[in-house]
Order: sequence, then structure tokens, then C-alpha cells
Amino acid sequence: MRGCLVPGLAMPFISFTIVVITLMSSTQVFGCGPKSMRCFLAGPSTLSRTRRRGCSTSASQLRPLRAGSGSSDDGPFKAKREKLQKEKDKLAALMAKQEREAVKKYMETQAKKERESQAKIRQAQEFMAQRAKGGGKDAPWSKGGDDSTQSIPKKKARNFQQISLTCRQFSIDDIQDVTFEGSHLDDVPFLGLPEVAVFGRSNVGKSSLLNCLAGINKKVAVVSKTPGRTQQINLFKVHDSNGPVSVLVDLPGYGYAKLPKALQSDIGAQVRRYLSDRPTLRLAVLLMDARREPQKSDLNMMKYFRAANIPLLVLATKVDKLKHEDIEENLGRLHQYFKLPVGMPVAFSSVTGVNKRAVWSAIRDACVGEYLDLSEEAANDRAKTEEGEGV
Ligand SMILES: Nc1nc2c(ncn2[C@@H]2O[C@H](COP(=O)(O)OP(=O)(O)OP(=O)(O)O)[C@@H](O)[C@H]2O)c(=O)[nH]1
Ligand SMILES: [Mg+2]
Repeated sequence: MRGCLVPGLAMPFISFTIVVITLMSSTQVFGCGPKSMRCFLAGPSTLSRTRRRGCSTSASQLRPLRAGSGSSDDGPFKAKREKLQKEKDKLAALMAKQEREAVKKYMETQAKKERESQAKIRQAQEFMAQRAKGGGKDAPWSKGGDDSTQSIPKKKARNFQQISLTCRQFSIDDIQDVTFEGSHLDDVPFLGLPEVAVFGRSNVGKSSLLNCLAGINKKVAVVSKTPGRTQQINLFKVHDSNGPVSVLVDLPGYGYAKLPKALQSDIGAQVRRYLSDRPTLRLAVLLMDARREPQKSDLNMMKYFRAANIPLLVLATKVDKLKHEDIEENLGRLHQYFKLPVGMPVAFSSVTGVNKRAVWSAIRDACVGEYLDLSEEAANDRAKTEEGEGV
């Protein structure tokens, strides 16, 4: 009985051992080690946890690629991960370098632009100062207020004198037409004629002045009750019976607080750019509302014109809205505050046209005389002269 029992138990034990050994060897063959075997024996939840830690290929690939972060289980992927990490670092360094270079280039371009614009401002100021000192003809009202004229080196100024020409005479009674020549944000073209530009705060009546000068019922400039209407630089040509004689410039108004800040500073920059590159500007007409208190922004404009030696005509507009006795009082206040010469500001109304003729004669007086010839021929002549002198 005993002899039968032992062989009887030995057989199932031997078969169980064979099955276990076979299973263990088959799992080795398929790539998961004894660990998987332990998982298999311990049940499905332990298996999935173990996979997440190292058995599963896809899980190991999804983990962040960081050198030295892999466990001892992901040995076959460590080298690959390190290689990828190196490439990633290389790429990041390259991008940082490119960004640094782009920033440097941008800064250099900005600095160059700034230098060029400063040089243009100096040139314009030299030209204006030379004209006021030398043969140039200035309107009598250009000498008002404090004298902040800058001193100009003689050598530079001489070049400007050589290139100036004479504008032909024209009569106010012979003015035939004022025509619109275009709107510009920047790079305002030179039309080869002396220019008169109209400045002033928003809504003060600049565009209305141009329409009034153009003639009754002639609307060349856009007028509006909404301040900030004119947002570009508009050019108009004045013609007499023999052709064009000068250019009138309608500028956007400054100082309107309700415009977005960005737009306000854009307009300011636009006006400054125009002024910095305008050797043909013969007269600045500055408008202020006769009903308002003197404004700091107008004072700043005036200081600029005086420093740059740009002849200035100041008009107090909308006098039709004031009682006769108030006109004198208000204009007296403006005269004192801005330290203007006798007779300024000139009372003006685009509704009644009062003093329209005085404005025209100021324009004519400022334009007739010398101005810069911008034709290609003149530019070539200038270049030849400079070459000859070794400038
Ligand atoms: N009563 C009266 N109204 C005027 C006079 N001049 C202008 N206006 C009015 O004032 C408002 C503004 O006139 P604009 O000529 O557009 O003023 P602007 O200075 O060109 O204004 P911006 O283009 O915004 O800088 C309009 O409603 C005009 O009709 C004037 O002399 N008398
Ligand atoms: Mg306007």
C-alpha cells in the first residue's frame, strides 16, 4: 500500500514541477523575467503595477527623457534617452543663440535709425538757422519771444546756402486754386515747392482754415466736430495763373486726451518726423482756440519752432463765437502768456473769413524767396560740388 502511495503522489508532483519549469522558461523567452512570473502568480493588479514600473515598453517611452532618471530595468532605453536628451539640449542652446542674435540685430537697427533721425534734425535746424542769419527772407513775426536759436557750425551751413533757389513772386489776387495732393502717414513727399504747415490742438480749426483759404464753398480738407478727425498728413497745392506756387500742409491735431494713448503718441511721433525732415518748410501757422486758456502743448510747439528758426504765424480761431469785448481780452491773455510779438495772435474765423487776406499775405511773404531745390539735377550738382571740395 505504502509502495503504491509514493509512486502515486510522485507522478502529480513531477508533472506540476515540469509545468512550472516550462512556464518559467517560456516567460524568459518572451522577454519578461522572473518578475513577470511573480506578477503572474500574484494576480492581475500586481501585474499592471509592475508593468508601469518597468515591464511595459510603451510606459517607459512615455516617461520624461531625463539623463539618469531611468531605473535599472530600462537599461536598453537608457542610451537612447540620453542621446535624445543631448539633442534636445543642443537644440535649446541653438534657439537661445538665435534669439540673442535677433535681439542684438534689432537693437542695432533701432540705434542706427535713431542716429539717422538725429542727423536729419540737426541738418534741418542748421538749414533753418542759416536761412534766418543769411540771405533767407523771414516774416517779421518770426522774431518773437525768447531767443533760443542754436549756434550753427559755419562749414555745414555754407553747403545749404549753395543749394537754395528763389521761388517766383505771386500775387494774392491771382490765386486761382487749392488742390488736394494726397494723404501720408510717413515719408511725406517733397513737391519741390515751399511749404506752409498748419499746426494746433485737435478740433481747433486747422482743416477749416484750409477750406476757408481754398475759397467759399470749396471743401478740400475734411472738417469734423469730432476731435482727432485728421489722422494723416494732407498736402494741398496752391496755384496762381502761371502754375503751382506753394504747398499747404494739414497736420493731425495734438493734445486730444480722449484718443487712445498709443494713437496720441503715434500722432506726436508723426508730427515730429515731419518736422525733422522738412527743409522746405517756410512757415508754421499755429492755431489756438480764442475761447480757451493758453495751453502748455502750444507753448512746447512754439519753443520747437523758435529753436529751429521756423517762422511762425499764430492765429486765434473761432473769434466769431466771442463777444467783441471778449476778443481783445482773450487775445491779450494769449499774447502775454506766449510772449508774442506785437499784433499776434491774429484773430481769425473760418466762418466769417476775418483776416483771411492777412493769412494769405503771410503765406506769400514766407514762400517767396529762397528754398531748397530737391530736383535730381540739383542733387547731382550738389554731389559734384561736394566731391570737388572733398567734403
Ligand atoms: N464757429 C466756428 N467754428 C469753427 C471754426 N473753425 C472750425 N470750426 C468748427 O470746429 C470743428 C473742428 O474743425 P476742424 O477744422 O475739423 O478742426 P481740426 O483742427 O482740423 O481738427 P482735427 O483734424 O481733429 O485736428 C468743426 O465742427 C468746425 O466746423 C471757426 O472759425 N468758427
Ligand atoms: Mg483736421
